[in-house]
Amino acid sequence: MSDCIFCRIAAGEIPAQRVHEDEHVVAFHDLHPQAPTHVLIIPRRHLVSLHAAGDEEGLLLGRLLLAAREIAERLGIGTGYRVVTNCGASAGQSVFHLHLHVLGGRPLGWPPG
Ligand code: DGP
Repeated sequence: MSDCIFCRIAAGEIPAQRVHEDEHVVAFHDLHPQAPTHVLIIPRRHLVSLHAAGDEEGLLLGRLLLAAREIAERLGIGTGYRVVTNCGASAGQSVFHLHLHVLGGRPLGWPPG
């Protein structure tokens, strides 16, 4: 989608500080970090949110989660981090291209706001 900012980041049209990319997945540092480490993991293919994913996306969703684990380990937060995906504006989603937030590097409270 040409008007989707994360599609444009995946395509290399908008710069981002990338920490991982492969055929299916791109990961980069969040522009407005909420923790010392705050990475976003997106599928290259446009999907609005987790809620728009069907059974056929199971493998892709697994790839996103496994990328989260690998990146957390590599960035030194493997002993404590959070993986979050906001689904819908009322849950805080502001970019409507599926993404996982990977947060770590500080104590993370629960419940979240
Ligand atoms: P959410 O609110 O869950 O949809 O998260 C969207 C995140 O995307 C938010 O934490 C800020 C981040 N973000 C928005 N635009 C850009 C951008 O152009 N570059 C990067 N690196 N992050 C962005």
